[in-house]
Amino acid sequence: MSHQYHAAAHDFAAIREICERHGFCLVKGVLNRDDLNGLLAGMRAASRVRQNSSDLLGLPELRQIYFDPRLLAIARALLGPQLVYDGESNVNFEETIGANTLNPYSRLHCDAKGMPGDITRMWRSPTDATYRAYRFGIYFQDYRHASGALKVIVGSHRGDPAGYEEAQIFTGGMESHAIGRHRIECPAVRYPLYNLPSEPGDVVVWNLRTFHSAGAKLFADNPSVAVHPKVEDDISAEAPALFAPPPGPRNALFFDYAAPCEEIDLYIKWRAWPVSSDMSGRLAKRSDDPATLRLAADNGVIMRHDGLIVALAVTLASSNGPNPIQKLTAAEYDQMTQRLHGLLRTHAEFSPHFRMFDRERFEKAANRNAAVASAVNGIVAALSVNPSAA
Ligand SMILES: O=C(O)CCC(=O)C(=O)O
Repeated sequence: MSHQYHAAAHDFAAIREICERHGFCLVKGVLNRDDLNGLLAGMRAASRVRQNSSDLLGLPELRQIYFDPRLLAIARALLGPQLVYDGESNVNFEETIGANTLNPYSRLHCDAKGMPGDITRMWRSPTDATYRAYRFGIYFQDYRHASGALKVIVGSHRGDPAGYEEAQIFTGGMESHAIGRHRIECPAVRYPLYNLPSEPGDVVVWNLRTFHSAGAKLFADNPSVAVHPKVEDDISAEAPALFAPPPGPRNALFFDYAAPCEEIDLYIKWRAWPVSSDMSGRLAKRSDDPATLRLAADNGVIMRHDGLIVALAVTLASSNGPNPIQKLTAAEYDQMTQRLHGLLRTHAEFSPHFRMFDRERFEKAANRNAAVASAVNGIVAALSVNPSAA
């Protein structure tokens, strides 16, 4: 594989080397046509019965892909033998070009947040070590010559994250690119940008500290030129025909693999805490489905359910108050208590920061209901003092 950012599916050393050095890797030819057809059928079936953006691991039609030995082997090559599912996954599916395809999240951003003193701060290593989580993207369209790919800032998994933000990334000078018969002049950036030319079967892997954006616009006459999304927008406003259109609906699957460590504990808690997000939506995500838990155990993957735990706790706590998140019958209350109890019993954190609840009090409680009540009180109290709680 000659390209500096690409590696063959079985070349774990190269995948690891490229990810460590650049913060991402385009892994070629991991999945075959049958795999892709099966996944697409699963996405279609799942989208008929549930809304988009469900937790992948709660979807019986699709969750198997997370435990696919080919993907687990790549994840273990990057992160070591013990993997954690941090609760982050996404299913993007639409039958024809619609909102997903036309309005992708095209802002450059990085997902790695959570510092010991401030759960909302972008993560930064004191030793410039590599963040121990990767997002895997399976894209079902061919983005070698068409718009819609993932864009990354090469090497942005290291160093001061602020340097990659919009306020600092532009040099103040200009850069020039040959696009067919045209030459475009645009604001220059300090770090190289790269649009990943993925084709069906490839797996796009990027570090959670790597700055990236969705829906890269490719120049029809020179697809290898990557410019900042702001520059894409400016060009698009004046000369949209310079860009190749998307090849079809932007259907894709995203899911994270992480290692059990401090920064991942903080990331999981940062994702779980914000109480303003859709609690009922979280309750509907079934990552604690017994079949999923079995798959995780069989494949040696630790599951974290912090988002769901918070949702269950605040739903129970609010159920008798003036603004219940959900009105619960006595039977539903009991069922939810039981569900939360099961999750809390196996819940294990990887750092002492922003502890969810007092484990000792939970263990020593007289019975199940008292144990859950003590944990619910702890979680609600922690939320009210947590800086990210909205
Ligand atoms: O939608 C994409 O292509 C990239 C996904 C993304 O930006 C994210 O998962 O943070």
